[in-house]
Amino acid sequence: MLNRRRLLSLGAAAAGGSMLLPVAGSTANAHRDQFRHTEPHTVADTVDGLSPAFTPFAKRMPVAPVASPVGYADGADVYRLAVKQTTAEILPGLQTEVLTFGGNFLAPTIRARTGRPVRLIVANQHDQHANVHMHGAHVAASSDGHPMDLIMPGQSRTYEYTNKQQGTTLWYHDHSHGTEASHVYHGLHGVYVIEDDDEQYLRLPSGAFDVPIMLRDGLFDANGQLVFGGNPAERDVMIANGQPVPYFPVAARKYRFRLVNAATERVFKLDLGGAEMLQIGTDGGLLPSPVPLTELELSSAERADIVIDFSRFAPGTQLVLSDAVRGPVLRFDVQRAFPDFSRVPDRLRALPALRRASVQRDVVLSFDMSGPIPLGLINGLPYDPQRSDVMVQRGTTEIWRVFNGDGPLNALHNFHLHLEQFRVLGREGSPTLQQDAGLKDTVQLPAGTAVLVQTTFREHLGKYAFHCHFLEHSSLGMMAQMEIVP
Ligand SMILES: [Cu+2]
Repeated sequence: MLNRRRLLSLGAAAAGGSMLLPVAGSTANAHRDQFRHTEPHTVADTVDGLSPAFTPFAKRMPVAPVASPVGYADGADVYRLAVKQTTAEILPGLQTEVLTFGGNFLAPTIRARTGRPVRLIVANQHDQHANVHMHGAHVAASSDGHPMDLIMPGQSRTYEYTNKQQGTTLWYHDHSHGTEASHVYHGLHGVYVIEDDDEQYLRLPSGAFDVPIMLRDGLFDANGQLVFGGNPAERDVMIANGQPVPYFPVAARKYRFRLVNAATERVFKLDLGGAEMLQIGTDGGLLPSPVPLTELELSSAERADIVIDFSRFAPGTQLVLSDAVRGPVLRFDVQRAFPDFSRVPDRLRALPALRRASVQRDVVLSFDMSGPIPLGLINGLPYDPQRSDVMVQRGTTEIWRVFNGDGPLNALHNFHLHLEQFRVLGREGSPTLQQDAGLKDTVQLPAGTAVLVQTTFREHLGKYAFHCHFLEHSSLGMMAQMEIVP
């Protein structure tokens, strides 16, 4: 039973020290027995876990096609996408049932421009309701993809994105109430890039050298079907742009990679075998200056914009992007040298000045484990779309102290605010993370710790969600509603 499995997963987290580490013991063994591929594997160099084994670096990582507008109306570029159920070959020789935006497991990337509106018309051709939330967008409530604002089967919905924000990497995904985790896990995720003129003048790597990489995970049964509802820590197949542990040929020059963590419940802890990655941007856009890193942590829904300079490596070099827990994710194969007129300036873009805050609030994320089903809570209550938990006056600058009340459970959460990017002012109980820098809409929240975030609620009015972006948790109720009033 689904609820029992969820309980097991939470219980395993409580016992295992972290909700996001693989668990040993009966739960894992049950999964192993149930899903283990029965064929013996003779190839030594395979990725062998609970999911059917496969050979890493066997397929080239695709780059998502850039969506083309189907027209221009009322000052907006018009795009059409359909929600469709289909099958995809993710693991070799196996057809996986997936949900897609547009018919392919790797959804098209929409490339928008600051100040140039996009109209997105989404037709739901699936037999269940769905919707679209543009994660990180500054958008009217009517186009935010509210959890109750659903596209019923056979219906269409039009979303208007004004793109009045600086260049950055957003992503679009399902946010339907209670089914968001399952829908996103089965494939309702795509990348949305906003480009701006100022950024163009910086001459960062562009064109074919500006590559979005959507990272996620999956647990597959012996028939290649995605297994949902168990312990997310057991999702052992690392997927980059729709392919399991692929390779990606690169010229010996600089590339910009827009990393998106589209996994519903995972923290990627990435390294490049000690090689340097220059972080140039976070969720909301460019950092003031590039930050050299050898490790990069991204929790679900966070983005990192990085530049890797492959000219430092001889052609033939192979660099593996690895996760600290799950191992290889993606291999870069350095090929011939290539002319490179891009650069990474020391100064990228100053952050907007912090205003004086006039309101402070406390937000507590926790689980209620007392009943038969774990219940996700914010400030003691599970999500109720009919209730506004927080009333915000438009124009106000606020500081929120967001606390993870699951110290005793040792459960990791993260925190996502719709509508506005925020700044991290500090943390209590844990050190500041590199990923706290810059403009953010999602931050990690370790068990028993708090993060202080500040934002200004600008022109938009209406009801928006804020929640844990481990979507299994928001699906269990760890979500609340703010209402912005004049
Ligand atoms: Cu959570």
